[in-house]
Amino acid sequence: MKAKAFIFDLDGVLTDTARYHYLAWKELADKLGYYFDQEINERLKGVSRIKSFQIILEVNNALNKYTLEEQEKFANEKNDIYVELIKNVTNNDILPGINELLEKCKESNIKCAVASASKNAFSVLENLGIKDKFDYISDARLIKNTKPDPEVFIDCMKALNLLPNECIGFEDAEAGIEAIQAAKMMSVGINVTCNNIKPTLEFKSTSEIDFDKIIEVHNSLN
Ligand code: B16
Ligand code: MG
Repeated sequence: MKAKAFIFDLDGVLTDTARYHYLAWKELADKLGYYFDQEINERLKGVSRIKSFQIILEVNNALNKYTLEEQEKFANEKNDIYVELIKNVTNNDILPGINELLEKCKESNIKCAVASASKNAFSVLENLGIKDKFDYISDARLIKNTKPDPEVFIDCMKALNLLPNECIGFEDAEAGIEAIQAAKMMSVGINVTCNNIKPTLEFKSTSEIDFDKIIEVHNSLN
């Protein structure tokens, strides 16, 4: 089966907003008197907003301190800080090689979609100036089950009217690779650390993404 779509994760694949997530969580954690560092932030990559806050609480042995409603209130506070910070995102924040890759997809008639857990994906893509380059952007607010559940990748596939073996997913987080594989698509890992599974193909960074190699591997699978 021919490859017909590339489905991209946002944070860590198209841009690196992890530092803004870090700064926003750090401000909230400091206010609440909880420990939070870059290492804990790594564990929040690809994880939903509320689950991220629960990880911070868990590390601080405070998971049972708040009701879900209170947790949501604090997670929203973090989001207000994050929304302010991402106003600084510009096209300079597009990761190296991504513009060229999107161009190559267009030339080769490969559709492009975004499968992000972020409810801020639309504004980040708008600020990056690449929103119009995608045929479909999944709306995280409508996705019930977050990664490693395949729902967001399946949503993109259905919107593009394609089959799993016509789609290739790109991810920087293990939960995302799991989600792509659960959707029965070929997975491409970008600087991903996986403990339990292995992506079909891996690149150390976005600048090393090799379009021809991806197509070659995809052809050999089908
Ligand atoms: P928001 P991705 C994920 O985006 C981030 O990696 C993760 O750190 C964040 O908590 C999550 O989005 C939710 O983001 O709070 O903006 O809804 O990697 O799936 O593009
Ligand atoms: Mg990611």
